[in-house]
Amino acid sequence: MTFKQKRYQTDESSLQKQLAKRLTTNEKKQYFNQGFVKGLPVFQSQSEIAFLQDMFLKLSSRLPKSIDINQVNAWHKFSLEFYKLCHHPAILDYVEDILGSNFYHWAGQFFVKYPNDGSEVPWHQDAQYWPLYPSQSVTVWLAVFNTSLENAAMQEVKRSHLNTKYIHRINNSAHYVLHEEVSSDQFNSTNIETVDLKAGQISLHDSRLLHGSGPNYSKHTRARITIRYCPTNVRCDLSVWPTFESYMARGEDNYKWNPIGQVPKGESYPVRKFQHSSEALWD
Ligand SMILES: O=C(O)CCC(=O)C(=O)O
Repeated sequence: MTFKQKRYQTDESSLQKQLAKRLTTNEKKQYFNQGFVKGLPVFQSQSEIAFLQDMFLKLSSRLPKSIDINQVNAWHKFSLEFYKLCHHPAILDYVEDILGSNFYHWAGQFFVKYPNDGSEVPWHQDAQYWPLYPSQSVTVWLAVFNTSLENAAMQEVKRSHLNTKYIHRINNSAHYVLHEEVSSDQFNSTNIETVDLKAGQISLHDSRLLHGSGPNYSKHTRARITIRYCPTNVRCDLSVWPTFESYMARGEDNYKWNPIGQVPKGESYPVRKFQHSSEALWD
């Protein structure tokens, strides 16, 4: 057994103790009233956090230099290790508290800001970008490193998920990671909250919540893993997203609206934003 495998075994046993942690009544209330909840522990020990950070370094270094990590999606279709993270019981327990017992996983991506790389995520609602009906996705934002305003943590506008009327305009600025933007005169800036997280913690947010993040002027890389889930009643319009695939996370799919993706057979990497799992090549 290698050192890393041994270390992972320790991680698994200490994680079992945490599986009992689910959302409290107040955390659930906050999610539904404000659109998000933050600071939820998933990976806590030094070895668990080192495992997560090693995974980020390993997967990101697998990408050819010509590929921008923020512009490739669907790591869960191309890396078994990443897929297993998306189905980690501690994460699924939290998501189940929001979505109920039948839900699928459908996205997995890194959002990285290296020191002074200038990249920004404009204010937006995820639901604006996605042909998923109804808009009921939950996003898990897992911090790979400690994240605060200093290294460009994500910011969210409390209660904005209750207003579906924000106008998004195209902004093709090169330093923008996404290109549909909500102007800041459409919401009250006193409702902005910073999603500061310690490495290994997660936040959950509603797909209708306004959020974004500024540039990282600090010396510390800001990296997070985004994982997205939907209850089984949510259907994707495949004429808009033909590569959309679902992976059951908990319970039963009584609707069977969406195609089912193939679980990765090993370790590879995505090369574009939208890819089908059948595009993966395994040795
Ligand atoms: O990480 C960020 O700054 C933004 C992420 C985001 O837009 C998302 O998870 O939907």
